[in-house]
Amino acid sequence: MCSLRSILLIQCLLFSSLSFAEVQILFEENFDSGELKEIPGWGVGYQAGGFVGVSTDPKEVLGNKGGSLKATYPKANGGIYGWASFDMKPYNTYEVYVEFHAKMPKAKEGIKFLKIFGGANTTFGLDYTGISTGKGSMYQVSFGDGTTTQNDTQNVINFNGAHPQWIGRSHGTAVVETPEKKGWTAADWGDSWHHFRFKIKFNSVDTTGGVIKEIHDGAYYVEIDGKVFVNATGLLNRHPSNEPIRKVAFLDWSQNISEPFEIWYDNIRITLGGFDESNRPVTTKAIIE
Ligand SMILES: [Ca+2]
Repeated sequence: MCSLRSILLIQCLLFSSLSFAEVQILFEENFDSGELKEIPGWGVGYQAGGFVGVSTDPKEVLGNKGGSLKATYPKANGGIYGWASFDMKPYNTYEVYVEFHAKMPKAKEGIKFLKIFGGANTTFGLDYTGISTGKGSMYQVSFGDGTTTQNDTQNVINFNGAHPQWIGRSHGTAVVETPEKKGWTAADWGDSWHHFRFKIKFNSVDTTGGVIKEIHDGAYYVEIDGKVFVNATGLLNRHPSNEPIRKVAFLDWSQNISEPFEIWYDNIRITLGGFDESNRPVTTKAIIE
């Protein structure tokens, strides 16, 4: 017997599994082993007075159990004091989704935080100048519009919607939404954990017939604690000659560090095809094709 209700349920399950099947998890880590595990493609290190390790202090870690990635940076002028990155070269992709929890519980300072490296780079940095709403705030997506082969931080999307022309060549055709109309402020950190989700898509290039045609389909999405700060589509954000994404980098460069600070990450998940919406707990794995 197959009641209408069960048929609908089966259809629903099939639809759900098809939806989730389109999402490919490349890497995820919950740090609950309590140590820095060797995971293919994943690399962690520190230098020059910085430190990166796994804490299991239940008072400090996400959910008060297991472990979380903890980095400390010294008072310093500038440099790379810690890094944690995932190698994207095997996937030959111009698009990636990155999701994690993070906290900066004590001093608020600037750091790259999340940077996508490739032929073109994109940075979701925490401000080291304090010019916006204090050091440690995130108020821009930084990239390059592909005018030249070097694309790093020449162009920006401001979270408060100001200066929309600063996105560069696709101004006037791209659709840039900044619903919060403000940045993530230094004070927003407090001393607790926050949930971050980022989509990065570098624009496509059609080379049919040997003719280079730039497709206006670059995109960025920034969501913090369920609030959408940026949803931009139709962007130009790379040069046609730029290579695919090379790595997803956490921590990385900091400068003008007036006080030693801590930055923590947990439940990192890197996917293709979308965010994992299955509510499945984050485990430890990497898929190398
Ligand atoms: Ca954990």
